[in-house]
Amino acid sequence: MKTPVRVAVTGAAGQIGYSLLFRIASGEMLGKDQPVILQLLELPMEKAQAALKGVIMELEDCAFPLLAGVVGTDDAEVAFKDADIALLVGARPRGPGMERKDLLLENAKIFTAQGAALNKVASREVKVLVVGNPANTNAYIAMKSAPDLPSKNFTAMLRLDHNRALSQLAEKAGVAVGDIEGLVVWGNHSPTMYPDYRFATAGGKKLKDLVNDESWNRETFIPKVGKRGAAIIEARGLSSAASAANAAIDHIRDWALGSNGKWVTMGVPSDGSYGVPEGVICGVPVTTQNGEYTVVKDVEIDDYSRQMMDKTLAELEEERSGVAHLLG
Ligand code: NAX
Repeated sequence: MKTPVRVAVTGAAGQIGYSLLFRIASGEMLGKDQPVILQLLELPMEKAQAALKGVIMELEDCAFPLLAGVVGTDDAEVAFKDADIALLVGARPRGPGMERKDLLLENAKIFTAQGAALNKVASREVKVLVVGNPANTNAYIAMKSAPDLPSKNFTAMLRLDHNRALSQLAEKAGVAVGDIEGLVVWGNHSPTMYPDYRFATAGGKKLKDLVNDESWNRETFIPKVGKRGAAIIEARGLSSAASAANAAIDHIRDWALGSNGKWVTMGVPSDGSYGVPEGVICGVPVTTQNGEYTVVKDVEIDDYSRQMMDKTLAELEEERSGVAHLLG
């Protein structure tokens, strides 16, 4: 039997948590032979802790053979103790009348504290995925608040955007989702993101040729992927949860177990390539192997792509400067 992997999940009693925990415990994230210990963080409020207790009772009732333990807590240092993987899902939602700037600052407080706790108690190899919005900037704040951990350990989730783009493309081009390679979503997890299939293929054929419709790309595909989250809220009355949990599982599974040469999109701290300011957490194409990701280099950036990337980068920089004073 393998040594259990410690997986911390914040916001564990929320809607994404409810779609996520059971799949992690059943082995869908790390493999059907990999035991896990879930270390679950929720707010200290009575209602949140009671909901967490209920979720833990349901986890017990599943009798998952791979679930080697569950901890529920309101203390980040307990949740992150020796964590090998940390899924930071819990975040402050936008309240009525709340400005984007206020949302950023409220979340900055959460992710500064959680970054510091990870710095103090998590495994030095911890793989951190930030899901809670604004995901890229929250990941940046957590990374900056954890100076003793390697920056490369901090990532933000753009995989839902990547998966949304895959599925729109598969439908348009009449190909199977699983056959598409070479897709990326650049930038921020926000409507400014830039889904880019210029180099994508399916079954050896170029998607650009299969689609052969640049106005569909610019006027339908890009805005549709960017605004998909809002469309789900309008249809369901609630934000994406099962698909977000699925994307988190895809992100960590590929990071931990490898993408077999396939490009996947991850928000990772920039090394300065593609004109992305160093340190900014930006969606880029990566391949993964042996528990590490490698940014795909030398993707050609044409004029239109530059324009699209500059727009999303400007937003990321604006978010970063909005929280800079908190990070010293
Ligand atoms: P919910 O409001 O259902 O759940 C969030 C949970 O987090 C709540 O139970 C709350 O008590 C808890 N929480 C809040 N602050 C916490 C803290 N400081 N420590 C521990 N727990 C805390 O939201 P849910 O639908 O689960 O969404 C969670 C986050 O994911 C939101 O920020 C949402 O905007 C974000 N999303 C990000 C996506 C992405 O692609 N990056 C897509 C889906 C989703 O919109």
